[in-house]
Amino acid sequence: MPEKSNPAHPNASTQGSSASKSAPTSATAQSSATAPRAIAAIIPAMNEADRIAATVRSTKQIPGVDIIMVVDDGSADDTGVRARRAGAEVVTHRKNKGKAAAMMTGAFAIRNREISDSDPGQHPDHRALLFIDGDLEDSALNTAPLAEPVLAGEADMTIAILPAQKRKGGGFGFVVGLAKKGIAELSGFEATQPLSGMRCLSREAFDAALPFAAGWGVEAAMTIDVVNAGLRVEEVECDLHHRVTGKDLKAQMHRAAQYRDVARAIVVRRLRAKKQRAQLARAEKEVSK
Ligand SMILES: Nc1nc2c(ncn2[C@@H]2O[C@H](COP(=O)(O)OP(=O)(O)O)[C@@H](O)[C@H]2O)c(=O)[nH]1
Ligand SMILES: [Mg+2]
Repeated sequence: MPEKSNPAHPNASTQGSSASKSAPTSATAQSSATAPRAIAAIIPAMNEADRIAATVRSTKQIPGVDIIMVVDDGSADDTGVRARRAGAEVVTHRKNKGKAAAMMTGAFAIRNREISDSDPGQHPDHRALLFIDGDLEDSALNTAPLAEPVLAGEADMTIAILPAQKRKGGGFGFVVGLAKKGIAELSGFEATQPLSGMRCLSREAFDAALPFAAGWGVEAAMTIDVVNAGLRVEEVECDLHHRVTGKDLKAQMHRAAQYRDVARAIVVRRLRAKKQRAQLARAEKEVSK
């Protein structure tokens, strides 16, 4: 497989392939001794009362998952109550803060728990973080293959590739195209489904992805940042289904918000890469004086 150089970070590289892609670098050989042993599932959810219980019940069946954290992102319905009844722990945003903020709230709640559970002076045993959308219902269990490479110490982040969903309309192609191009330009990674929200991250990948880009820019930004940290990213086919976004006004507004957030995440990272290149050029000039 020909290696592509990474324009933003020359020390990172990507290997293009079909379903399973990875971005390995020499700096990343993580031994399975440091790989996480358990999994915490984080489910950001807004107004998912009709689906959240099925999603939580299905998530419970994933081998290795010992915490299910639903982040109720200012729902107007009883998403939180239903999630708790189905067996999840629930953290609530009283006001809606967007998907990325909900993901971070869940991840930090788990990190805090791990720190308080560890003996004084001991490094906390960090779980892999498995992000699952609230609308997957009984297919949530099929995110299990995402955890395997991370638990085996073979990948730092895995991304689900979903089968074709019934109908995608209202500009989804534009958003996907923008995200794909931005990720390739800034990290060299050829993402098959750049906006896929089902992902499993090691502690190192989570740290590299912080702070998350706002709202719907989170996934594209996460891929760029994790690849550029020299960590290994793999795509994994998962048999998942979720709510189909149609073509009505609400759907169009959802797409517009996605486009805005993805564009912002890419522009921020483009500027960051430019700044880094300028710094590098200045340093080289100094050295060669
Ligand atoms: N729409 C929306 N969803 C949110 C928000 N915060 C968290 N979510 C959750 O993010 C996940 C993905 O949302 P979804 O509408 O299915 O997006 P799509 O799959 O990209 O069409 C779902 O679990 C939502 O409940 C928010 O502010 N707005
Ligand atoms: Mg969805």
